[in-house]
This record gives sequence, C-alpha cells and structure tokens, in this order.
Amino acid sequence: MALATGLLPQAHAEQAPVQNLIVRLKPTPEATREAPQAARERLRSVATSAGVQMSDARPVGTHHQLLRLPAAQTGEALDATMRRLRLHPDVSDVEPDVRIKRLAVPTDPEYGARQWNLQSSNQFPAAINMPTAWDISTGRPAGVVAVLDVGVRLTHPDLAGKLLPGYDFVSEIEFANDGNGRDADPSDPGDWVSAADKRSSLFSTCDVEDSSWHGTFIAGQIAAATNNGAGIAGIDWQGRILPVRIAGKCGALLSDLLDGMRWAAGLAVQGVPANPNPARILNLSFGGDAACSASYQDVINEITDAGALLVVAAGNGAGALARPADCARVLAVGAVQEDGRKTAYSDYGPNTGLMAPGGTSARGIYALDNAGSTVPTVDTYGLKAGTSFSSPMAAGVASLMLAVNPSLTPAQLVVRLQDSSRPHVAVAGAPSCSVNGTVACNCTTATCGPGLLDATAALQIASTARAPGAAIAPVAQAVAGATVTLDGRTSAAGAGSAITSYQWTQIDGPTVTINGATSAQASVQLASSSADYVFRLVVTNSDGLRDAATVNVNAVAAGGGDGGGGGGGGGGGGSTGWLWGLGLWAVALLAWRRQRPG
Ligand SMILES: [Ca+2]
Ligand SMILES: [Ca+2]
Ligand SMILES: [Ca+2]
Repeated sequence: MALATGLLPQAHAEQAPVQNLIVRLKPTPEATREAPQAARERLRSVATSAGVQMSDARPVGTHHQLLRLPAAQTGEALDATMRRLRLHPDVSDVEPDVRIKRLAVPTDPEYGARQWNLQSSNQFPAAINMPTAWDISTGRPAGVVAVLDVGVRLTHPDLAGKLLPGYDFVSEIEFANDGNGRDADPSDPGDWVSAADKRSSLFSTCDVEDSSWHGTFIAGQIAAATNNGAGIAGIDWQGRILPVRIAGKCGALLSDLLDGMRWAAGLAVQGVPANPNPARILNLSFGGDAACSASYQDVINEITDAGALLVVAAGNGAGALARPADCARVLAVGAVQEDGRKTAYSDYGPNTGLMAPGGTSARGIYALDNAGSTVPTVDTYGLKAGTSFSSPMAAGVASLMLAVNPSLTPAQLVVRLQDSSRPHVAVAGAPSCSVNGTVACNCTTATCGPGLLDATAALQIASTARAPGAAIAPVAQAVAGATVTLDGRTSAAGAGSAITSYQWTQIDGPTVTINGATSAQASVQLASSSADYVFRLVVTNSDGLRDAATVNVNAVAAGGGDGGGGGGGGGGGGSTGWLWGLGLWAVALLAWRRQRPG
C-alpha cells in the first residue's frame, strides 16, 4: 500500500517542485470521525514532532489532508521531508501532490490549432478521437509503416529520428528525376511537370503541376516527431516510417509500385537488397481508373499472407472504387469532411472499407510540406485535401493497434477497424450519397461502407480476449476440377462467447460455387484448368465481434505435372505477353496518376 503510493509519485517529485503533501493519519482510538479542525491540529502536531514545517492544511477526500509546506521542495529535500513524516507513528501514508499531465495531449504547437481531424468527435463529427486513443497506446518502437509514394524529404525536422532506410523503386530515369534508376535513396527530388516537359512526347499525357511533396506530407501524418515542441503531432508517436519511393514525375509505373509493395512487406525483389525492416502496415495513396488486375491482386495476396496490411486511398473521382481500392484484402479509405458528410470528391460504394477525414479546400488536413515548387527548398507545413490523406489516418491507427496486440493479422485489423467504426453522420438537409455523389452528401453503410474511423474504439478492441479467432485448415495442392473442403472448424469463439455464424466468400480465382457457405465446413468444386484461388471466412461470436481468415488454394490440372503441356502453353503466350506488357506500361503512365483533390 504505502510502497505503491510512495514510490511511484516520487519519480515525478524529482522532476517538478512540490509544495503540498497528501497525508493520511492513522485513526485516533477515541473517535471514528474526527472534526476537520481537530484533524488539522493533530496533523500540525505530527508535522512539528516529525521536524516538518506546515504552513496550512485542508481535507482531501474523507481520509486524507493536504499539508502545505512553506516553500516548494524537490529532489532529496522533498524525499527527506516525506521520509520524516512517513516514519512518524501516527502517519499512515504520504504522497506528493504532483501535477498530473495528460501525457496523451501532444505539445506540438500546431496540434491544437490545425489538426482538427485528430481530435474529439464531440468537437468535430468526423474527427478520429486520438486523445483518448493515445491514453491507450502511443505505439511501439518496433512499429514500421511503409509510405509508398513519391519519396520523402528525409531532412524535414519534424521527421527527425522517425525514418528507416528505405528504397527508390522508380526505374525510368526520365520520370525518376534523381538522375538514375532504382537506388537506395528514397528522398523526394520533386515531381513537378513543367509546360516545357509537357511539350515533349514523353510527358505529353501528364498534367502540368508543381511538386507535390505528397510522401513527406503522408509520412508526417502517420508518424511526425511528436512532443518535440515543433509543428504537428503524428498518430504513431513511437513507430517509424519506411520510405518506399515508387513514383516520380507523372505518377508511378505499375511494375515499380508492385515491386515496392513486395519489398516493403519484406518479400524478395530481384536486384534489390533485402529489406531489413519489413512493414506490417503499408500506405498507398495512389489510384487509377482501372479495375483490380490479376497482377495487383496477386501481390496484395502475397504481402497480406506475409502479414502486411495494405491501406489505400479510395480515390477522388466521386464514383465507384477503382484499383487498388477495389482489390480484395485491402483497407480502402474514403474521405469525409469536418461535419461527417462524404466529401464531394471522394470515391465511394458499399465496398469502401472505412471513412476518415480528408478535408476540403475550406478546412484541409495539415501536415509536412516543402516550399519548393520544383526542386526542394525549405521544409515547411501545409494544407491538403483528398482521400490520399484519409488513408494515412487509418494506417497510423492500425499501427497503434499492432502496438496493443502485435498478433493481429491484416484481416483482423480490418475487421476490428470496421467493427469499432462510428456510425455515419446524417447532416440535416444534406442529400443522400445514393442520390448525388458529386456534392457533399450523407453516407450510409450501403453507400460508404461500415462507418467512420474511430481510433479510441479501435484500440479498445485491439486486444479484447472476447473476440473470436477465425482459422482455416491449410489446403494442400489441389487438382483442377476436384472438390476441395474448406475447414474452419478450429476457429475459436473468444472468451465467454460462442460462434454464432460462419460466412465463406471467394475473393480471388475463377468464380466457383461455395457449398455450405454459412457452415464451419464448406466445399467448392474447382474449375477444370489450373488456377489459384483465395477464400475468406468470417466468424461472428455471440458478443457481435468478428474475425476473418483466408486460405489459398492452388490447383493444377491433372496430367499437367510433367510440365510438357504447360511449358508449351507458356511459350505460345510469350509474344502476346510481351505486347500486353507494353500495354500495361502505357496504361500505367496514363492511369497511375497521383490522386489529387477533385
Ligand atoms: Ca533513382
Ligand atoms: Ca533516389
Ligand atoms: Ca512535431
């Protein structure tokens, strides 16, 4: 008792001067309830006999009194005063009256003034409730969030100590703008496209624009140096950013992007040294107009299986989700404005993973910037709006969830972020998003997915033992055309709970019918040709909590095992494959523009 109350605050006492001590006297034998005046006089005589000067006293609660010293004390003097009191036979316990700081409120000067999106949803309906989330966790030093973007200004003072060695995957020198192809320096040299650039055939399809400093901005949103008395607060105070440069002028090449994603998650990329700091969370605030492609989904499957969650921007076209936001197993984040309505620009749809603040021109998101319109100059701060800046908020919160519970899988992170989301806000008089998506509108789950990102609620359920654990038995290599059993019977219900439903869905591969899609065990008859499939199981327990797991099924055609037939087919497709590659390259340049506010 006295040990706990005496020792812990003493550490604080050494840091700040203390003028009051909170003292409890042992009860007098004759009276159970001592009058305040009598208690005060007894405290005075105790203090005098203990050799401690008391200038005043008043009751604190029912059993304690506040003993005011004539002057504030610190360090050894304070320890000695407390020890003398504690040794007095009439004293039950003593502790210093320290100032309790809310450690969870960052000291960064722009936090209160500009980072409305991190604050209480009581104040701003769209805000993500960071202050009470930071009371639960401020992250862990081992946390790694990859920012796949145009690179980062590594010298920005509000990123000091927050960056891991990254890599530059931009392979085409003309677009890379740093004088070489892939290299170990992911710093952002600027991604501007000038009018003169646009007159050349190489850049003729690009937009003329100033450098965006898009990756620096996002890195700061997720993990700016916090409590450093400068600039902004990051969401993850302890974790670090892995800068992965995948775009230069005019956007990213799809192949560079996919290689960058694999490397960020710790997977091998030919010709590139292994990444010693694999990220568990990847933020990708890039999008395009095409639907999710096979190569994209394959890489997403690989990195998800490796334990990394890909968090992506929904897109700024005020329409349906496109890749990567429409790919399976990603968390696609759309943008709401301060009052909780969907922004006029945000893409949306029922497959939106979450909504989070994206800002508007009237009230933007504030983070790190650079003053240069072409090459970098002074490191600064600035405002932006777009789904590009909604996604990093979810990525930062997911990183904090891993600090609370490092065993969470990507699927578990998504489910818990969604289960903890706040309901959409209905602003009186605003149109419904299902009627008109090109103005700010009221979301429903049918138009904008499960709800609004809530950091506090997400961290509260990050570690709950009451959540179920979905588990699927691995499927050994299957034969095309065969019937395969999907076995989720080892799924756990969670403490004190029972599994109330199973739901199997297919998320990749040729479409097949799932028999028993709501049972613990399901089965599918595979297509007759070789194919790779991914199936997903969501279990819900009697507490209404969910968990998800996925299983890969790789089916080969019977009789194709000697490689003869398969090899011939591959060779025949070679020339068209090469042409397809060129086509992708062109599509990549056209479609893989950085998402900008609409
Ligand atoms: Ca380079
Ligand atoms: Ca470089
Ligand atoms: Ca700061």
